[in-house]
Amino acid sequence: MSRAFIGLGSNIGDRQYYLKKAVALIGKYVGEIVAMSSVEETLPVDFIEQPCFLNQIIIIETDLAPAELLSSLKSIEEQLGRIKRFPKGPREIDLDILLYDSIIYKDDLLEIPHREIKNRDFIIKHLVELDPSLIDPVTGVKYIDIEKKRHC
Ligand code: PH2
Ligand code: MG
Ligand code: MG
Repeated sequence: MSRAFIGLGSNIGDRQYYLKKAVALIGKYVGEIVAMSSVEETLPVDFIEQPCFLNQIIIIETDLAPAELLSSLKSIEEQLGRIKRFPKGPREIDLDILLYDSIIYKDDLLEIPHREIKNRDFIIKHLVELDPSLIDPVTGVKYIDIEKKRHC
């Protein structure tokens, strides 16, 4: 059994509904939900001319390998009616694998740890909220120490 941190984001339509429904479907088809962060409204990053997001992170326990987990999450995005627009643009629901145990993995479809963790304050904040002892598998640095350095 592995522990994975899944990032959820929505900035179109009923954002709260998409987050809740995604959590329910993940619990049904993907693995046991063991913890959920708070939900935060965040300013769009990267492509900034789009509506604000609701973001959240959940921890799951799963028997699925990373590639299987990715395709299960993609099919839940599809099931929830995610429409393909353009990279970094608006989305009904986005489900990203942020961490999977402490593995480091990269291929054409998947990178773990997720490449945006280090660039997005709200991801670090939610990771620390869920597990203050969590360590970045690549650098060995505690996320809580990264978070502290971003505040006075
Ligand atoms: N996701 C993006 C692009 N920009 N901004 C916020 N605040 N939250 C997101 O989840 C997000 C974003 C593409 O992955
Ligand atoms: Mg994303
Ligand atoms: Mg994604």
